[in-house]
Amino acid sequence: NGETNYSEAVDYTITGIEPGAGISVTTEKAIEAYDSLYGWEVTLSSTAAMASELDKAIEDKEPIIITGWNPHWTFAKYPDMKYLDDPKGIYGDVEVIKTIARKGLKEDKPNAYKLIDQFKWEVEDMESIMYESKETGDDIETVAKRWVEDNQDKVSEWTKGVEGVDGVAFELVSTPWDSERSSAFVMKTVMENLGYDVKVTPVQVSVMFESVATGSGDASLAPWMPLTHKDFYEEYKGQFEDLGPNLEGAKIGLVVPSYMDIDSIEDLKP
Ligand code: PBE
Repeated sequence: NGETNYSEAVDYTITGIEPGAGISVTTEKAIEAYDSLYGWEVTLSSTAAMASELDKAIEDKEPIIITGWNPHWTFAKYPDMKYLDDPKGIYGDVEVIKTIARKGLKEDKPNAYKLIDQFKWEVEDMESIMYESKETGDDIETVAKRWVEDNQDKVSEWTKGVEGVDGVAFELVSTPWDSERSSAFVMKTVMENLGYDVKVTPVQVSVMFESVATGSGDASLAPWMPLTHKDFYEEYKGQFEDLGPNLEGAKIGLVVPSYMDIDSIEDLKP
């Protein structure tokens, strides 16, 4: 890293996403924790803006530091991306995505409860939907429907012992990212096939927890733990039911194109 001062080249700026995201909160913490990030900023606008900055940088082989995560289509489109080492562990290690339900859901809608409790899939499943949507231009909902048709073996595991209903309403609270749009629309399709009337509500992370905690929404498949949504989770702890992971092997961190000759957050300069 002697030749290029990447820190100066990126103007001591991390290209971030929405201000309400867990990874944005965590990045503010990282900036405080690392001497190497002293005086740095994270620009918080949107995932779309971050993606277009990344496209531009990669096209010109310019340095860029983004807040990145898996599952995400970025890593399918640009396999040459790497996480910077995080020796202080601010971004945690492996994350899981959890299912949470409002209190009383089990009694009120036992079959829906059983279904979301049995819902579990892999990073590759989720990523295949996100990437297919990017490649074909079909929206996530359309691709999720196709995925459900093509993956009946997995779906039948989730619906084991679940009885169909006649037009029961169900509100699935979610977040705006493609990863959570994928799980929400897969679940919506499966539930509609069982006779539910499903509404997916994408909101920011804090509102997602709040709706399930207050019971205005039925459930969410979108919490990232143990770290990404920790602050939000703790705030409402005890006011919702935690049904455990629906996906394991997620990750967040600072990500750079591998043509950048640096490995760790500590290789940056204040
Ligand atoms: N994410 C994707 C979200 C959760 C899902 C990592 C950008 C976040 O809150 O940071």
